[in-house]
Amino acid sequence: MNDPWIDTIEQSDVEASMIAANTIVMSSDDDDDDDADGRDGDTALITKAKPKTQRPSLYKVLLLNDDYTPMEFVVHVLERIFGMTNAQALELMLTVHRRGVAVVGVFSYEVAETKVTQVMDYARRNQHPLQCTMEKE
Ligand code: TYC
Repeated sequence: MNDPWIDTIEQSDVEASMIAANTIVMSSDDDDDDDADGRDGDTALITKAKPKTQRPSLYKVLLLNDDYTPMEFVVHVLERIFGMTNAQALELMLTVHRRGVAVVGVFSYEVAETKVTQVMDYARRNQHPLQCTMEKE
């Protein structure tokens, strides 16, 4: 009964609305059928489910270094598929080149999957071994 996701409307509110609707309401302690918890048997409780909003999971798209893919090709991929400026693309390409891997961006599952597929298809079509993967944040 203490679930914070449940909104509770107590007896007084229910009785108020019943009175407004011309309904006879018995008040607490006006009969002898109290429950084990001591509350009057006529106690009304209305529960209403609160709509839960779920944040979509996010996924990191990772670019991996290799010894063969030309630097200019990687820069071009980052501009074309990830909408980076030339300066942004150059900086990220050099980060991957030096550190082995870098996060290109964080996206919903569907967008991340599409980006990975686009990079892998484009690299393969140009016969470069460039690798791109995704992982849950
Ligand atoms: N290491 C590559 C080279 O020296 C360049 C490169 C950078 C490759 C980033 C892949 O994700 C990569 N030609």
